[in-house]
Amino acid sequence: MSYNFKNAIIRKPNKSIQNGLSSQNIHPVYETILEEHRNYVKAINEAGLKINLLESLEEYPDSIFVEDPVLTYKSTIIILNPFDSSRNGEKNIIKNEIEHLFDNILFVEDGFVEGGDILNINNHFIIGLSHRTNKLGADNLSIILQRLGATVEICKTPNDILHFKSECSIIDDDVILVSNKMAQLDYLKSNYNLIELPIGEEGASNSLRINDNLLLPDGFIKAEEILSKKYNIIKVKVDEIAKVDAGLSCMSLRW
Ligand code: CIR
Repeated sequence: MSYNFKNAIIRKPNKSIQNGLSSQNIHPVYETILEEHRNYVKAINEAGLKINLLESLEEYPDSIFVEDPVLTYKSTIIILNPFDSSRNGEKNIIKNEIEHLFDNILFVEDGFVEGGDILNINNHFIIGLSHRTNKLGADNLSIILQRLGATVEICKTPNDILHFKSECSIIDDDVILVSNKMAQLDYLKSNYNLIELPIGEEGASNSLRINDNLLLPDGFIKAEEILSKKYNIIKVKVDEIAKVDAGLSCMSLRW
């Protein structure tokens, strides 16, 4: 199942996160990021995962977002190809740090594709074309995944959303939590049960189902009300991290 995990890879925060890519051009405060990150690690631990903690990388401002340069699938890792030049070099470093944990390593060499644009549902993957993920990258990843026995659908991430998963998450076998904008996507509408969050609570749509728990960004009252009926909620504050357009899923790799 796409949310049953035993292990996680997380990277310690770097001071240079203050210069991370931000669509709102905001510089987050390092100390607050540290605090939010500590709580994130605690939550992942509480959800039952064994954490492999990587050292921080000062030369890469956005390097705590380990989900973007790598995709895990079964016992394979696929090294992706981040679009932004300030992030592209992360892939070579993380490859050396984590390859010993997996049986098999493959690479997307041509075209750009970032993990934030890839939603995994059991043996199926949705890849969202975005400002960070282009057709060539998505096609090449698709070929690799199909060789590994998976099925793939290439969709489009709505224009003003950074990554496909910025506003959706898999929370059950065929249930996807979505923002209002993502709920309009035909492919999602016709193939999945969607739980649509109200306008104003988009931030909660990047949640993280791990085993029997649902990590939910703190501060979204309606989302909590809807989801706590069915899920064991662990709330995690990510207000500072959100200033660099990031959320819960992008700060770990799970397998
Ligand atoms: C970036 O723009 O690349 C980072 N500031 C945020 C990356 C967030 N990644 C994700 O949602 N998968």
